[in-house]
Amino acid sequence: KFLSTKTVSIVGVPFSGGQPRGGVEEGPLRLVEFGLLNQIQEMGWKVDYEGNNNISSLRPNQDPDVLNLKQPKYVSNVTHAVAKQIEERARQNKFVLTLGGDHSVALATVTGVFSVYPNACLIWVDAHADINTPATTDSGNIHGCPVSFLTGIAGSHPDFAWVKPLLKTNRLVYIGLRDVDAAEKKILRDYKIKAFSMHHVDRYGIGNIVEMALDHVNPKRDLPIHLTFDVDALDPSVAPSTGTPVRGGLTFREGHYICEALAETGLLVAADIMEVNPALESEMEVFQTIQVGCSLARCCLGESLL
Ligand code: 6HN
Ligand code: MN
Ligand code: MN
Ligand code: MN
Repeated sequence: KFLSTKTVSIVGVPFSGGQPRGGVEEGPLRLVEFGLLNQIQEMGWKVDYEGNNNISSLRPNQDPDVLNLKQPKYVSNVTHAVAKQIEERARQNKFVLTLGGDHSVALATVTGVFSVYPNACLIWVDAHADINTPATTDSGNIHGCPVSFLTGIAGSHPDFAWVKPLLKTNRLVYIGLRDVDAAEKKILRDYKIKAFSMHHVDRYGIGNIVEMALDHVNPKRDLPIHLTFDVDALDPSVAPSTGTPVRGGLTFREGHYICEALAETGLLVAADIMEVNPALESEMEVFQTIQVGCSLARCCLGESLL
């Protein structure tokens, strides 16, 4: 056990600069307005919340593309600042629950968490691999690139020199992939990164997939675990309000099962709920997506354990 008390530091990161669609910066506030803090308190956790509401002050006046990446300075400034905040909270021996924001914010969560727990493993639940490099990205959207920086695969980029390769490729595993760019597939193969696509979820069932994922990154079940959950891993019928939805995703139960099973290990020290975009789709679909985001977060904190 890595955490001595049931104390959770919830970090809202109202940031959309890693991709072009507005609205994802409203994700954290909407999750909180839905009652997430009270819900978690009622589960017996001591909760503190930081909303980072002045993050847009970190936007530089000039932010031209650098080596294909869009808004590199803005993304770098925000994620660098939030990385320090998350590191500090993790060092206080708190569970860190980060609410995004687009997935470029994983630059902050993984850096913060792995600075405190260098031997942690990372479970990346997503339709996408988010492992493009500045050289391979077609979109230039940095939310498609964080893993290449965190692993050092990206090579050097002037705006992201502060990102250290804290994540070893053998401590990373993906679940839910189904829209991976050709250059990303090559990276996964070349670096032998373990990835369970939706095809594998269909074949083995989610129960086996989580066991196999943990067998790979945490064979003795003795290392801290960080979960980063992009809600687009879920099927768009389950989580419609997200910027890059892809058909054929995880069911409601499969998504929750992952969170529950990781909570059950007692090794989970941090979780990210990312890419909830309340500006997309109908009011009903936004409600549904917020509700799912909250229940995934609660499951990470052990709600379904009896
Ligand atoms: N996400 N592979 C595409 C790109 O633009 O690089 C999609 C990335 C999606 C990122 O959902 O966090
Ligand atoms: Mn993602
Ligand atoms: Mn995604
Ligand atoms: Mn694609």
